Formats: sequence, structure tokens, C-alpha cells
Amino acid sequence: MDSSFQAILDSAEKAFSNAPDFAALENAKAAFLGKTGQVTDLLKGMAQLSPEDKKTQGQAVNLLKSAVEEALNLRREALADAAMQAKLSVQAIDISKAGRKRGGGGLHPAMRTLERIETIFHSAGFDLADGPEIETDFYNFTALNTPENHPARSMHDTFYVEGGHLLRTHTSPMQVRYMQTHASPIRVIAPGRVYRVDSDATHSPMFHQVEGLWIDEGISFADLKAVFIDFLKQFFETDDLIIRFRPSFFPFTEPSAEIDMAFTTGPNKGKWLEIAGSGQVHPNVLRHVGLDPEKYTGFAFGVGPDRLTMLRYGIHDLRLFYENDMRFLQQFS
Ligand code: 2NL
Repeated sequence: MDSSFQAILDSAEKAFSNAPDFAALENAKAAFLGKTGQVTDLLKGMAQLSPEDKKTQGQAVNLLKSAVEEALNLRREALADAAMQAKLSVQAIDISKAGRKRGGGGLHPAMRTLERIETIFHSAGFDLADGPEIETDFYNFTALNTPENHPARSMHDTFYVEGGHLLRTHTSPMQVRYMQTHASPIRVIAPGRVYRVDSDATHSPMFHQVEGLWIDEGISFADLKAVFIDFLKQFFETDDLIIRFRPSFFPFTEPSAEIDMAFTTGPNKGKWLEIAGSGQVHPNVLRHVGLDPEKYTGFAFGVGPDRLTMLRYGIHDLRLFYENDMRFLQQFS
């Protein structure tokens, strides 16, 4: 290459490699390849040359132009590489670092209580019933001796869904199904979700219930009292509690009683708490599942485990159970 051309190429290479970024590189390019750039000027000068010189000079200028363009492209690639390296070093992931912990999950306090109740009754020989949350009128009401005109059947109290079905208002339907499929003696508990049209500070439209049922020849309220007080003592891990029965009414039991309990020691000493509904299974309920009420008797009870959970953990607002605030739930993980 002609020494004057070589000098242009050298100064182009120098200008390009001195350009610290793309904007500076474009400026440097203009000085050589732009409208009034050195290489462009040489090309323009071709017009004045003789055809003979045009040929030799033209080749030489074109070689110079290619060399300058190549130098420009090399610098562009170098700048792009440097930009990528800078980005990668900022975003680099240190795979040797310890991972961020997800935090262990835990059972919801409502479920903990259900499992606890299941374990206690299992050890007392009770089986576990299961069944659907969407029920028929028969299993939720009729089989449980609830009259056609009973207010519990109204739309104000029960969620009705398509096809004449309803959301079970208690866990008794599971026990009715159990009685239909198992022979006496029957000893079963039925824990689960239930639904009622009710929503305020102390009522949630969905809550939990555990019902228990014992049917055999000669089962009485005395058995209920023994079973229930044993359950409470195990649940609260203390012998320091007493229970009392208060007369009540349920369509599915006769006689019926509310069960209250009180601790005999501790901060709540002597304070009576309503804890369950109970009673002797109504003869009509037995008849509906084909059991002879002259031969078999039994008791049933229903507890609100959410109430028990509140007592056991000292929780004062039922709504905390269903808001799923992590600060609340994490205390149980
Ligand atoms: C309450 C009342 C109760 C029952 C539930 C029951 C089930 C069958 C037959 C007869 Cl299959 N009774 N369950 C009996 C009395 C009371 O629950 O207030 N629970 C929180």
C-alpha cells in the first residue's frame, strides 16, 4: 500500500481504537468514511484522473476503503464484546452461594386440631367417616329427622347449589352414609368443612365441625359423658376440667344436651364454655338407616373445632383463621 494511504489507514486504526464507545466510534468513522472524510475525498478525486490512472488509483483507494471499514468493524465488535462482558459481570450469578430458603410450610391450625381430634378418638376405637361437601336434602336433613318446614332448610340458612343439591350444613351426612354401609356396633367420627349462610365477627360461612357417633345395644348418656370428658382431658392435656350437660334441642337427638366445660385450675378457672351439642340418637334417624330403635341406641355429639383451637392457642378472633395472614399462620409452622 502506498505510504500516504498506509498513513491514512494507521491514523484510522488509531482513531477507532481510541474511541471509548459507539458514539465516539461513529464520529471517528465520519472523519474517514463520511461525506467529507479522507477516504471519501480520495474517491471523489478519481473523477479528475485519466482512465489509465483511474484504474490503478481506483483499486488502491478501494483497498484502503476496505481496510478502513475492516478496522471499523473490528472496533465495533470489540466494543460490543466489552459491553456484553460488563453486563454479564453485573448480572453474574454466584452459583456457589447458598440458596434463599423458602421457609417450611405448616398445617393450618384448624387442620392441626382436626388431626389431633382424629388421633384421640382413633385411640378410643372410633373409625373415621368421609363424604361429600355437596349433599342431597335426604342426607343433610330428611335422614336426620329435620321436618320439611324447619328453618334450617331455608335459603337464609343453607347454601343451595344446582340440581337441588346443597352445601352440607353439618358433618352428620357422613355419619348417615356410614350407618348405611356399616353394621352395628358403630363408632365413628366425622370431621370436615360445613357451610351456613352466616357471616360476621364470630361466624364464618364456612367452618369446621367434628361429629361423633356411637351406636350399639345399651349405649347411653353415661357412655357419652365418659367418652367426652376423656376426649377433652386429652385434647387440653389436663385432668383439671369438668363438664356439665344443659338441656337443649336438636331434631336428630332426643333427649338433647349442650355440653359445657370449665377448667378447675389456671387463668380461666371456673369459667363455663359451651363446647358441643349432643344427645341420644333420635329413633327416626335410626329407622332411616334401617336400624331397629327397639334394639339399638346411641349417642351423637357435634363440636366446633375452631372454638377448641381458639381455646388451646389463645386466639380471640375467629376471622384470623380464614384471612390467611402469614404473620398469623407462621406461628403454627
Ligand atoms: C352442635 C350440634 C350435634 C349431632 C350433632 C348427630 C348425628 C347423627 C345422628 C344424631 Cl348421624 N346426631 N349429630 C347430635 C347432636 C348435636 O351438633 O351444636 N354442634 C356444634
